[in-house]
Amino acid sequence: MIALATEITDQWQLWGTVVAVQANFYQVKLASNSDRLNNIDYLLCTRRTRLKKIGQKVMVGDYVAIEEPDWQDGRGAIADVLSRKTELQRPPIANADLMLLVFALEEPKLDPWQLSRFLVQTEATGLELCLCLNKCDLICESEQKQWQARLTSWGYNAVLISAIQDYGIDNLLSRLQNKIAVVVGPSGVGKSSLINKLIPDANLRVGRVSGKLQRGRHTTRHVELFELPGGGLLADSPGFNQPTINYNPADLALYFPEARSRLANQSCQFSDCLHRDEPNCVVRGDWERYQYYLDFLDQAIAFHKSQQDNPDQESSVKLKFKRSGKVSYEPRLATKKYRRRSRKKKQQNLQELYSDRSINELYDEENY
Ligand SMILES: Nc1nc2c(ncn2[C@@H]2O[C@H](COP(=O)(O)OP(=O)(O)O)[C@@H](O)[C@H]2O)c(=O)[nH]1
Ligand SMILES: [Mg+2]
Ligand SMILES: [Zn+2]
Repeated sequence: MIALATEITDQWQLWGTVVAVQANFYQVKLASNSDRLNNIDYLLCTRRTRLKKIGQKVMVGDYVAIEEPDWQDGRGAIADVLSRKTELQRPPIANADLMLLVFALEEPKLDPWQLSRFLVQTEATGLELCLCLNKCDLICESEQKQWQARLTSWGYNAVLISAIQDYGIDNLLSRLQNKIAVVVGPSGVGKSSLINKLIPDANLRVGRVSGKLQRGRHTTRHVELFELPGGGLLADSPGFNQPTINYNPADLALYFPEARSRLANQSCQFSDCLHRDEPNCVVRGDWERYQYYLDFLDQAIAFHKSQQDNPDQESSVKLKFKRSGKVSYEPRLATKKYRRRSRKKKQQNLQELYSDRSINELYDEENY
């Protein structure tokens, strides 16, 4: 799965993948080729002070060396972190191979504009992308075929599934084998239901789609990797409804397969062409999502301009993009630290509070 530099493997005998982070503890799933005692699969580890001193952080998905294992208590200490193949910030995960983007065909109704927002955001990670359309039990076969054909014209080969009716799950499992996959998508589309189906012991909370907004509540909070039955790891991520457009306007075309394929065969007259009204542009054309490209481009340009005008602005306000293409600013909520704690929170014991805090540090929830 992960190629190891031999000098590293020689130095340390015990390796594993961090599957969960809680406060200062790291749950590590031991690699199958490690020297293990008593068939122990997991060790709860701390991070060596030496790593803290050099500022080496440990993320979910990191491949780590463990020393001084205490097999009796299931404890150990992380002594080294293998350099990361990939690193995602939101959700914070190291070494992910694949983004599993989940949308529902119905409830909530599949919205091409919102789907495109997520597709672009997912494309921007540079990871392999698997688009999965859930709740196919709610629409008829001819509608399913229509969606599939439409997405093919966008450049995507969508996997249609029903988490509830167990349709298409095996097909999906085979695509995830031996990979670290990250589940993303808006709330209410069935991400938790799907993970529960793929990994029966995951037991994630399944939220009811809330009435007015037809959008499930924000029920999934912290990152954890779950083992897939056939090998591989899967991460759930908190539902997010509005991905931020914070990429370079010049890169946007590369996040649309339709534009990418045009640029693979020909080039525009100007190397810095933004594919709007420049002469001899090969991207501009009558492809379905070209208007979305133009809308997102305006937003990306507005975002960059707002950052140049006021570099500190990002920390105090959040840009909100409306479908009309208009941009508005709204104040960010105060950071967790300054929000009033609910009574329930106060009653939590210290251990829970600490673990909660570490999760909030990992997540900047306002960015979802
Ligand atoms: N009809 C139908 N409903 C589903 C399916 N998968 C999930 N749901 C329902 O959709 C709602 C939201 O599911 P949940 O897994 O919490 O979505 P999440 O917010 O994306 O994690 C729940 O009421 C589920 O029972 C499906 O395949 N078909
Ligand atoms: Mg969920
Ligand atoms: Zn162009």
